[in-house]
Amino acid sequence: MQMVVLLSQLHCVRIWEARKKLGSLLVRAYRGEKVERTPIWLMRQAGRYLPEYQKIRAKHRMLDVIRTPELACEVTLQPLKRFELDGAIIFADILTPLIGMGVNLDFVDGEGPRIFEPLKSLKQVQNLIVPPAEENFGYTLQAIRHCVQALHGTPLIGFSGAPFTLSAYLVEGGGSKNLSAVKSFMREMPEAWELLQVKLREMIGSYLCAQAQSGAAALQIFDSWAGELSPADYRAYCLPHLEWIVNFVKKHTNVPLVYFSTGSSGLLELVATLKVDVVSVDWRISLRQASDLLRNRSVLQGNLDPTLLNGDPQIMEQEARRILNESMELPGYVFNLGHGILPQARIENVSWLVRLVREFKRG
Ligand code: 1CP
Repeated sequence: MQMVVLLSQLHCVRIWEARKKLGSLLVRAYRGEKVERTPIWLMRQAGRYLPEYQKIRAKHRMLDVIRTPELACEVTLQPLKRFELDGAIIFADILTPLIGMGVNLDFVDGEGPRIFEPLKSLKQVQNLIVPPAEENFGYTLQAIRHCVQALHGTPLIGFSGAPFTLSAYLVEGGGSKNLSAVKSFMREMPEAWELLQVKLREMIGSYLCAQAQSGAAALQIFDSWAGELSPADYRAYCLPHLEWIVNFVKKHTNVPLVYFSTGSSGLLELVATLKVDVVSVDWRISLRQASDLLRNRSVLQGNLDPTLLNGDPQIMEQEARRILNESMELPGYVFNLGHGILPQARIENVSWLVRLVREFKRG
């Protein structure tokens, strides 16, 4: 009897070890390995379209949710309780690590992030500090450790903003239509720009590595506003710092790295020079074209227009199937939206999308 129990325990350990070696479906797809079905997760999958998220937000400020590991973890898990997603993304914001650098910011309901003293001078940049990881964003690292335990093997994605996108918020003071202030800062104050980029890339590098060390299975760099730049500006002012971050993260961790931007079709040939594993694209370009511009080197992610989740489910389904069929020609693909879910997204559309992607037969 004891022998039988021992043998079955050994068998379980073997299966568990084999699974560990194999890695999760999402991580294997991110590494460009052949997978049995297309994995799916959705940008901003925890957010205002979910009533359970709104319930928490009615009681707690955005920053308090992020800075209380139990709450951040609860919100991270909310979408996974409803939908069979292949990954969770830690609940935080690209802007929170700026607080530890000495930036005074808050999230204003119905408006978005606001920076109270936007950067205008070299002196302000000189005053920014880069504290050690645990000191700056220990609450997010703690939330990651909690979540990894609660997820029982479903991968958790860590993330950071990219230097240009964070600079855009720091100089503009919040969201902006044409990014005129940050572009002038970048072109006309070379010393301040360079110092700002160096401080941001050091913070971002240590933030991403600390997230991986705390258990994040993949990392995504959000460069939401890069598409506002000309290729020449992107090459001169952004690419060297992105390269620095990618090299730093690759040197210190072995988790897959995803680069996300929007409206960046004109930049993809430059993005191709970054040694990231995955490039996340929006809906303004086809997967085929994006892959050509990236010289078929990266796994792709994204492409579905998020507004499709707000409307007729049949139209959403047609477009999702079209994307899935097109993705069969690519070196690798992870289903996602081209940008974050909107607060108007219909929950039944999200459920249906996740099911149809999971059931789609590859080849
Ligand atoms: O509850 C609320 O009212 C706040 C809405 C909200 C949420 C849910 C904000 C304010 N941030 C977040 C969380 C968040 N932000 C996550 C984790 C949740 C998840 O993905 O499930 C992530 C990854 C982000 C990243 C983020 N924040 C980006 C990059 C992605 C993107 O959408 O382009 C950006 C640009 C931000 C800034 C930001 N924070 C919040 C808002 C409304 C915005 C965008 C404002 C603008 O358009 O400028």
